[in-house]
Formats: sequence, structure tokens, C-alpha cells
Amino acid sequence: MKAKIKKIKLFSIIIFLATVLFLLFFISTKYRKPVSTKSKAKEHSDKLILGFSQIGSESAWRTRNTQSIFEAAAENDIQIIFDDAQQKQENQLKAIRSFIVYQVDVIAFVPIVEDGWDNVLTEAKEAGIPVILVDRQINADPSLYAGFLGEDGLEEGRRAARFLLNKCKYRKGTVSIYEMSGTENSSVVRDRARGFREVIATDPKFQIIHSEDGDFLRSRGKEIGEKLIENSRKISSNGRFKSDGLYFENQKIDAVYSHNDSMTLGLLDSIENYGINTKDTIIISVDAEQKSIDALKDGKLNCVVECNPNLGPMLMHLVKQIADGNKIPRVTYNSETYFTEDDDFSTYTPRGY
Ligand code: GYE
Repeated sequence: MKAKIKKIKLFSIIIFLATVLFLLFFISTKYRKPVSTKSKAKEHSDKLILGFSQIGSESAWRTRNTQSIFEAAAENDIQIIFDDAQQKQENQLKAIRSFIVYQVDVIAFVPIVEDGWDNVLTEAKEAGIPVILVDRQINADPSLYAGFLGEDGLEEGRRAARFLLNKCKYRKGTVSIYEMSGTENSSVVRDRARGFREVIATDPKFQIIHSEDGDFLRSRGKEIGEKLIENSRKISSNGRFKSDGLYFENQKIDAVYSHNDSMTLGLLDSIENYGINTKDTIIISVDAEQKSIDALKDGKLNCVVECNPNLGPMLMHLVKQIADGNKIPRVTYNSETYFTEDDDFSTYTPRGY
């Protein structure tokens, strides 16, 4: 009996000690001030460390965007921890969380879509790591990120529409527009669509007859072209596809507004494969990669609105600003222009992407 009581006493002392130890550990971790961002990362390097989450490599634009960031980091002696999210938001969330664990100095990422970032950005804020949005914007509490660097998508859309309005100023009758839009729920698609509609709304003859999501991919642009051409068989008298232009249902398309060159080049693939005569179809694209500028020069396109992928130098400047404890502008736009069939092509310089 005595032995039994002794055992119970011993056991309860052990339980008690274990509880105390656990509580001490819990308190120490819960209420311990996160070590300064610089500590863990600095164990690895004296350089500034930037955690960068990229969407993927869906277009020549995207590939050049990534190159520009690596080039500028090397020039500024900034170490990059890079993650390619393969077009998946969950991969970006995972990457940002790994940057927090690694306690990089600054996080920068290209948000593939607008929503779903609040939690991970709150975690970055709690860890004391500043965040910069690159290329695209988000719907989130502005206090969760330091600023945005990228294109003015609204203005890009307006530029595309202004070209169309000017090109059709003497045209009688409706101008039927077919839109190829990019990644759904992304800020750049929202803005390019809104800017374009804002300007064409000034003249009721401009009508968007359909908007198709091509996800910024050349393959999708090609598919969309094939679908339009194949569907034109339904309205032709001999069952053959119509070759005097592009048709959506039974309407001839007067103008195509494409949100990026990759989709546009895909559409041109189908037009060429089927031998469709699109000399009367106005085609407007966005990005201005070399291949689309060449297509403009060859008379296959009418206008190309630039979206400048070279964000590296400005990003490194902002990273240094932040790392030095300075505030950065809420919004920093890159400089952009546009190219049209009316230009003197001999003045063009290579695009570099
Ligand atoms: O236009 C397209 C890329 O976010 C501005 O994404 C970028 C867009 C660009 O896939 O080519």
C-alpha cells in the first residue's frame, strides 16, 4: 500500500513538473517578441534578402519580367529567394509562408488573382516583413503591403480603345468587337477591360459582342481562333468555314481586342492555318513583345499597346528604400507607350522580349 502511495506521489510530481515546463515553453514562445527580421536570414548572408514569388512563365512578357528582376538584383547585390508558382495561387501562399519562416528582409510577389491574400499578408506583417506588390494588384487591407509597382492597366485599355475610335471615326454603322481577356479575377484583366470600355462607351456604335477568357496563353488564343473559324461553317451556305474574316455566331467581327500578345499570336496561328483573310479585321493587342511588333510591321496587327515587363531596377530601388526603414509610394507605375500601323517602323528598337 505504502509503495503504491509512493508511486502515485511520484507520478503526480512528474505530471506537475511536466505541466509547469509546458506552460513555461508555451508562454516563452507565445509572448516572445519575434526576433528582428534580419536575424535568421542574416545568419545566412550579409546581403539584403528578397523573397520573390512569380506567377509562372505563361508568356514572353512574364519571362522577361523575371529576367529583369534577377538582373537588377545581381546589379544591386541583393540575394533573391525565388519561387515559380506554376500559375497556382496556393503555391504562391506556400512560397510567401516559406519566406516568412526564412525571415527574408522583404517579400515581393506578383498576385496571380486579386483575392485571398489577407491571411498570409497578416502573417508577414506579424513577422515584421514588409511586402511589395509587383505587376498586379489585390483586394486587401492596404496596411498589409507597403506599395505596388507595375503597369497602369486602365490606361493600357484606354489606349487600345482610343486607337480603335480614331481608326473608325469615319466609319458608319456598328463596330462589332470580340475581346480575348486574360487570367480571370486578375487586376490586370479588370483594368484593361474597364479602361477599354470606359473609352468605347463614348460612342454607341462600338459594341463588344463577346468576351472570351484566354488566360494569357498562346495555346488558348489558337483554340479561340479555331473555334470561331469552325463555327463559321454553321452560317456559310456550303458548310465550308468563312474565309473573308472572323465571325462570332452570325456576326462578322470588325475588331479584336486581345489582352496580351501570346493570345494574339495564337489567334494569328489559326488565321494563318485556315488562310482567313483578315485585312478588314482590326486587331489590337497588349504587351509589345518582339513577335507582335513584327506582326504589326507585317500588317497582321493594327495596334500594339506596350506593357513594360522591365520592373527589376525599380523594384530593387524600392526594396532598398524599405530595408532602410523608409516609406515607399503606394503606387509606382512603369513608363509605357503604344505602337500603331501608322508609325515609321524604321525608328523601332529591339524589344528584348
Ligand atoms: O500582359 C501577360 C502576362 O500581368 C501584365 O501577364 C501582366 C500580364 C501580361 O501573362 O503577358
